[in-house]
Amino acid sequence: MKFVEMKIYRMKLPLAQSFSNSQTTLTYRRFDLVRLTTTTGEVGWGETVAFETPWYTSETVTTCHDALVNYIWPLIRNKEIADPKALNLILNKLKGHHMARSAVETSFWGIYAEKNKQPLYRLLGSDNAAVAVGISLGMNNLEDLMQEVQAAVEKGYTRVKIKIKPGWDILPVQTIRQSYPHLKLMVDANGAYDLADVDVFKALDAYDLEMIEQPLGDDDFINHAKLQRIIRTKICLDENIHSIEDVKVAHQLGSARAINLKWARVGGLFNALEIIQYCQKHGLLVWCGGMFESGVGRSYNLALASLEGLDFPGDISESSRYWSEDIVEQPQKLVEGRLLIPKISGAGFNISKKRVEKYSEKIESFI
Ligand code: OSB
Ligand code: MG
Repeated sequence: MKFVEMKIYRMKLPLAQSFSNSQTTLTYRRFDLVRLTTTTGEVGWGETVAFETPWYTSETVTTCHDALVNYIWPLIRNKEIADPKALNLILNKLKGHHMARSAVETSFWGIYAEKNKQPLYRLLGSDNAAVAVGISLGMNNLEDLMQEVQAAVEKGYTRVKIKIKPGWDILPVQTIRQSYPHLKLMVDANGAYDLADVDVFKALDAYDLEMIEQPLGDDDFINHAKLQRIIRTKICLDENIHSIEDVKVAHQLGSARAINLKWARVGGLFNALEIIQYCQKHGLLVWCGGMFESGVGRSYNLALASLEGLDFPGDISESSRYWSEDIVEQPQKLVEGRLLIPKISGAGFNISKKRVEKYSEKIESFI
């Protein structure tokens, strides 16, 4: 197939509730929604998941836009592209810009699934249309946090992750554990600590956590390996992992025993599938993370999370946890702790044109 048009909608979606972690506080989500059209009229949708400032990765909303318009569109425009592998080879000409390229890559998968008259999750190799999911809770005072945990458990989320930072770590974990001794519980520091904080991790080791996500710096494999040798709890890497090469380094050095996989951080679903294979072969736990995506991005998360071997409940909560109005027609709802993937061919969602228009700040077209 050949792409004839790329439309970019600059979106600003208000969050239903604000979210804080060790690095930032989010009250809305600004991102680019990408709409690709082929010569034969098929349409695919993707989104760039980078944030406005580089607190999570070096990519931002504006670097994604720049890469899409100036590097990626010229690479793919009017070019015959047979399948996701062929697209990946083209996009590999670009260094970095993983979040920008994966907006295009996921759109392509949606069109490709539609062409093959299959739901995307089936095309990726899954038969599993119901996915058990977890929730990631931001920072809050203890009382509100405990209420959020209770609400999450009552709703049926099968795993809870809380954000931690120095001064907000042992107490919330201890408090949650007292009331929920068997809950699948984990923490995510978004890199807020260094190895000098080892005593915090030794203390956290006593609470039977599923894992500790990204305790140390985002490019630090060596100290994560040192820490993993000291504590029993699995270390999970998030910010460190941009490619399968990073996964190999983490595995060979012993920096992690689990990987938070986000297709956008690794340059798309094609690369994500390779990483899953590697993790399964080498006994690394791999699970699907989230980026506060709209219903568009989270449909791709769900398709990925439905794959065999990704059964650890990921950060894919129901739509209403993020948005009071999502931009897809049938926002995902939790049913007994699981999200159901629509058995329709293509990417698994229908765009709400009305709400895209309502929340878009600017629309551009490239031909
Ligand atoms: O560190 O996993 C993270 C959200 C935005 C950026 C980074 C992270 C997160 C989350 C929440 O933890 C994931 C979600 O619910 O989409
Ligand atoms: Mg994380």
